[in-house]
Amino acid sequence: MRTISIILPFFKYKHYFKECLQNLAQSTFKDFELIVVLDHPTEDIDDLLEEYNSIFDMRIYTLPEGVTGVAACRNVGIQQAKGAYLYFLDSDDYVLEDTLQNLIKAMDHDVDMVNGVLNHTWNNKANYLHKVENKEVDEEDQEEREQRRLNKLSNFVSFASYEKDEQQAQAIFYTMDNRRGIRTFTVLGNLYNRDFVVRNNFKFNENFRYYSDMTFMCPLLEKLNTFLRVEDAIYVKRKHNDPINEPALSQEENDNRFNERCDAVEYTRTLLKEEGVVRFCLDRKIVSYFVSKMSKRIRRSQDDLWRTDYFERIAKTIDGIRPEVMNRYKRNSKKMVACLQNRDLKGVQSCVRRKLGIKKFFRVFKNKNVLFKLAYYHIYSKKPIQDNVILFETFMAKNYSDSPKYIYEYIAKNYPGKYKCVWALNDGHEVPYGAEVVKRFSFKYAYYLAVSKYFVFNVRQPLWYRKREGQVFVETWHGTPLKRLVFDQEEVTSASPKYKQQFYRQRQEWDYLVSANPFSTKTFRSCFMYEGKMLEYGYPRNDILYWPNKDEIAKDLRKKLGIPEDKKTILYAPTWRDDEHYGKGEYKFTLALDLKLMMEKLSDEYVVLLRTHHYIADNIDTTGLEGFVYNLSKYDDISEIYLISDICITDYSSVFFDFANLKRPVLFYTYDIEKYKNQLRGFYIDMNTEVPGPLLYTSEEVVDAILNIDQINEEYKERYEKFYKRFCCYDDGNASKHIAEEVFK
Ligand code: C2G
Repeated sequence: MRTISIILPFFKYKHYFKECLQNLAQSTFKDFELIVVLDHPTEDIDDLLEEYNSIFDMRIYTLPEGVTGVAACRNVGIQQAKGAYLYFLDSDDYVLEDTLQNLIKAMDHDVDMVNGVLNHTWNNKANYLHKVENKEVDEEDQEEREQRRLNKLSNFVSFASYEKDEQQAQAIFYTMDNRRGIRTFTVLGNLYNRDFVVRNNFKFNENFRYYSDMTFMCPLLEKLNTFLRVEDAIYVKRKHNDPINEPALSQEENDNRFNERCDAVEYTRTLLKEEGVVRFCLDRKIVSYFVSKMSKRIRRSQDDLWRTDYFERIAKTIDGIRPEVMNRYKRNSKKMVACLQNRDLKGVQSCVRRKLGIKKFFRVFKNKNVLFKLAYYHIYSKKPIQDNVILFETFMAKNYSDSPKYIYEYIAKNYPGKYKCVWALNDGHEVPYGAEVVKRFSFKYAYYLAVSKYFVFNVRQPLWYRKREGQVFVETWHGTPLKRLVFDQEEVTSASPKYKQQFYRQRQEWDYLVSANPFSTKTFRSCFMYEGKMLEYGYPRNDILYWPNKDEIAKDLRKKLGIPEDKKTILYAPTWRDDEHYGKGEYKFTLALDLKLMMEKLSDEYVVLLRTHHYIADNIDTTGLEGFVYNLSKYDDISEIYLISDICITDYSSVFFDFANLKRPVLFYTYDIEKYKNQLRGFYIDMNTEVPGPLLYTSEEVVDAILNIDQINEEYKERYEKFYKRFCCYDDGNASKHIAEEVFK
């Protein structure tokens, strides 16, 4: 007989399941049987099951026709289990290497249950561990952590044996902090004595899709004679970072969800002692849910159901609470619950208003920066939309550049006086043709977000922006995609875990999306899940590359920047790395290109124009390279820089798609391509065979390629032609004109 029976239901999302099994295979504790219960999966997982069947002692069961749900799977698992202990593992979660080992150690004390730790994450195991480790680098933090751990251990000894004394039980549930007391009714993370479960016939109620855990766990907690808490047995519960296409059960939007919560609470009550501590906890949970979450929806939701049917439903459930539950709530919450029990909708709403008002007051008090947002919602958004106002923004107002610049200049030149143009620019510098300049995240900015009729942005709009009816949003985006984006990215590590969800809402506010080539059109449709109008005219930012006076512009710019007339130029424009950052939107960049070597070998003929991505916060030190390296990282517009560049070196930046319009040589310095491709992003095209130049891995190779640039041009001629036809086919210098005519007429 195996020691542990792991019960693992599978319904969908094979790739999560695969990771779950991979991680389980790394467990140091091996004496377990794996009971997989299939809930009519639609994906083909035979290969996966076969592979792991030879690694684990595994048995596979399938739910009968007409039966579905995680509750039913777990019940089958309990019936089939033969191990001394039971452990529930969901197919999209994972355990760490020592999780089972640490749980089993605690079972030496012969308890009914060992309560482990449940940690939530949006990441796979490697990224989860990376984040945990990074938190621990600070020594002081580590000491503090250790101290906390010791405190916990001493507490743990004091309540290790729980003798059903109600007072003591209450203490376990409530006076301990979140981590020490059992606070949630999830079954995950704990190890159960199977004999205890079977003897008491604990089962999951299969009528509930989302809330069956409480139907198993509450009666179990009530019957529990002894349990231990261990701090080092971690169960990692994974939220899906694409809740739109692959929602976890907890992320599923379902109208029935709310009613089910109430039904499950009412059903669970029937399994419990009227005056028991678990009943007290259950009631408290539903009251807390009403006070902190649901009441807000009752006040704010556009859907009337929240004020009628759902209001009545929650009122009925709350009618059944034990009265002493309310003793611990604050006055406003008590009043809110009393109003609910009296079916006084207006009363509930006014309590919510008071609660939110107080919260808002403290928020403003702490951070005055939110004031402009309040002005945006409560004052500016009530003003009429001004039909002639256009708000422009590039790269979070860091510079005056990219496609919005070229669309703006076209409008300013061709429709003089017709529009009032406003530019968001953080450093507040002036722009040509007299547009008004406002700082991003200022009162004026908030004002123009509310009243402008048109928007031309090259990145996403602020999260707090809410498009008003009649407003027109032109999203130009900022590059043909090489690196995988949003919904095509398996795991997003560099942005908020809610990135995909936020993107999904924001892209619904776009009326137009600019595409530079058929490849972008197709990719944007999938990676942004964008269904709106596509403006397929090329990139306005590339117009300048086709202007008849482009050589004059280049000559003037060279002069302005002081670049010697007798030297050719090499532009080095790398991108940023998702995993190397200081803080939000501030990335590190370590120069891997040996500029000293380049200076040594190439300075007779060339100078280097260094241009880091706008996310890069590091200032590259070019001491000793004066006269050879020109740091143009702060120069507004890279399109102008292309004009004065004879060769472009990049890595995974989209700059080469644009630069290729000039048909000048491109080299790829891809020293970390394996990591970039496999760990960070992944690509849409094959860099080995589809990009218009060689991949180079050392500075020596780069120097060599430059010294032999004619040979490289010859070698890549055919590939370059093919690339040009595929990616530069729309650009002809008229993208701004076409877009202006279509949108601004
Ligand atoms: N850019 C720049 N200097 C660099 C790198 C980029 O000025 N050293 C500008 C270019 O206009 C480029 C744009 O920023 O096209 C986007 O930069 P990428 O390096 O491609 O990276 P990212 O901002 O992640 O955008 O679809 C494109 C993707 O969204 C990539």
